[in-house]
Amino acid sequence: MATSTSKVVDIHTHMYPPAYVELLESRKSIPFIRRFDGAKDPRYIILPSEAESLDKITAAGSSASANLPGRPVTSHYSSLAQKLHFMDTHGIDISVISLANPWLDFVASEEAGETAKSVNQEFSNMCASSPGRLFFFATLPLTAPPETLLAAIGHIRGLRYCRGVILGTSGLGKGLDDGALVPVFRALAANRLTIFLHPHYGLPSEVWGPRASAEYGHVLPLALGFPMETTIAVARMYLAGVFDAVPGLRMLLAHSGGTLPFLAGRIESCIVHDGHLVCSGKAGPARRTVWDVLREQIYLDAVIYSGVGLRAAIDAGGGEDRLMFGTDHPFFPPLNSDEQGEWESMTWNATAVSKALGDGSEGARKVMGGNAVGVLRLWED
Ligand code: 5CU
Repeated sequence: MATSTSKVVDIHTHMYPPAYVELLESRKSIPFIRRFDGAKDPRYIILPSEAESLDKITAAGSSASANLPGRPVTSHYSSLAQKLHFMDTHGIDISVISLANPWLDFVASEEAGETAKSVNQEFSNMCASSPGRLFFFATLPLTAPPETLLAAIGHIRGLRYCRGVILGTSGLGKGLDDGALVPVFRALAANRLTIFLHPHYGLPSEVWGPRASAEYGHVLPLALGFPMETTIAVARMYLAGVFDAVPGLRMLLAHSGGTLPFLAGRIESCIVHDGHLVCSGKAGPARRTVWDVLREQIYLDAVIYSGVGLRAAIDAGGGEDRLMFGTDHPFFPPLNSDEQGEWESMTWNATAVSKALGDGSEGARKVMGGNAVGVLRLWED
C-alpha cells in the first residue's frame, strides 16, 4: 500500500526521553548509565555481553586506561533538537521514533504501567511539538499485570501520533510464542497498531568465545546476535500459529528481519521433513507457509547496510512494497568525523536502496518513504 510520495521516512530511529535517562542513571545494574573518571560522556551499558568488561574495570578499581564498556551517551540520545538536526542534515522528512532497547523490560511490575504511560506521553508530546515530522511507536509495560498491559493499549490507541508499539523478543518472559500474549496481539491488531519488533538480548555470551569481550568490541552481538534473536523470535511465533490466530497482526522486523529472508526456505524444508509436525497435522497442504506470512503480515526495515542483503529482503516479501527505510539513529555515530555531519547509517542504507532498486526508481521511492506513509498512515496527523 505505497503512496506516490517522494518523502523520506525513517522508521527505525530511537529516542531516550529525559525521564527514561534519569531512570537509567538511578540504576546500579545493567541496564544503566554511569560516569567513568576521565570520560567525556557518561556510558550506557545495556548488553549482557558488556557485563564482563564492566566487571574487569570494577575489579581493577580504575577506568583510566581501560576500554570503557558500553557506548557514550551524547545529546543524540535524548535531545529532540538533535533528532531534528539529524533529520534535516540527511533529508529525512518524517521520523517514526521509538524508545530503544531494553525498553521497560527491567521495570518492576507495580511501576511498569505508570512508567509506560509517562514515557508514551513524552513521545506524544515530542511529536506534537513538530507536527507532520514526527510519529512514534509506543512502549508496552510488559512486566505489568495483564489488565494493566491491556489498559496501556487503550491509552496509546488514543494518542494522535502513535502508529504502533516497539516490542522486544522476551514478551511476558517466555518469548513471543507464549499463548498469554495472544490477547495483546489481538488488541494491537484491532487498533491497527503495527508491532516494530526489535532485538536486545542476542545470543548467550558463551557463543562468542573467550576472546570476544577483550578483542572484538560489540561486533558479534550486534552484527550476529541481534539478527539471530529476531529470526528465532519470529520462527517461534510462526511455529506456534500466532500469525494464523491473529490474521490482522502486522509486524515490522528490525534489521531486515534478521536472517529470515535468507533462512525462510530452510525453515520450510525443516517443517515438511519433520516427523512430529507431519504426524500432528501441522505441516499439511492448508498450512500458510513462512513465505505467505512474510508476504501478508510482515514488513521489514531496510537497515541492512548492503544492496545484497536488501535484495534478499525485497525478494522474501514478494516485492519492494514491504520494505521501509531506517537509520538506527542514535546508534552507530561516525567515529572519525563530526557527529553533526553525515552519518554512514544514512548513506550506506540509502545507497543499498539505490543499488537494489535503481537510483530514483519508483521502487526506491516506496522503500525510502512511500511504504511507510501508506502502511503507517503518516498523513493522518
Ligand atoms: O549499539 C548498540 O548497542 C545498539 C543497540 O543497543 N540497539 C540498537 O538498536 N542499535 C545498536
